[in-house]
Amino acid sequence: MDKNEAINIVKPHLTKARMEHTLRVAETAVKLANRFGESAEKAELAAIFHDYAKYRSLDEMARWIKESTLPKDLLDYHHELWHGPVGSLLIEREHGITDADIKNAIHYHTTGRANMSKFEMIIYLADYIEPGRSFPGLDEVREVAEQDLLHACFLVSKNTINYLMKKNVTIYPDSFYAYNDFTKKAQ
Ligand code: DGI
Ligand code: FE
Ligand code: FE
Ligand code: FE
Repeated sequence: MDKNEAINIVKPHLTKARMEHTLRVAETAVKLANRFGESAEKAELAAIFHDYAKYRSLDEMARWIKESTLPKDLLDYHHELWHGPVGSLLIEREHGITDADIKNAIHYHTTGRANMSKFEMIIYLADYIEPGRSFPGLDEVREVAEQDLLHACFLVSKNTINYLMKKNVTIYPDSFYAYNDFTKKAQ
């Protein structure tokens, strides 16, 4: 599938602002893929589809989780965590995308997980550092991302968990597994 076909598929499912975010994630993912030796073409496609399911209704997303092999414990956590896993399912069912790297990168783009592939890390990081974002500590992450994919992902995971803990919200286990794994490998 080429870039424009992917954009045309995704566009009707997203708001204007979310589509602009998506295109910035795609540009960022291409740069990171070239920098760290992954397929830029595939990274671009994964990025274009990464928030594909973001605006599905909660009922629909819950139904897909119940009726597929997706982990059922997602239903016990915030619905913001559902769009990645559900998106990875729907790009295959609705558009025939079966590439495991693309599906995994989309599935885990919000929480991360232990033992992420370089390709998964690129999408996880691109979503966080795309030029439209402004989080505390983002300048440091952008700088580290010039050189060190693992250390940049460690910072993303640490910042995200800190942010969630300050908000007193529950944290999905994969977010902690990602943090622990990055911490062991990045020091
Ligand atoms: O879809 P985006 O807004 O581009 O970004 P995203 O999919 O990375 O994150 C969506 C939201 O999910 C963001 O506000 C951070 C939040 N999040 C990430 N990990 C967890 C989480 N929320 C909870 N409750 N628990 C988590 O483990
Ligand atoms: Fe997302
Ligand atoms: Fe993210
Ligand atoms: Fe996103």
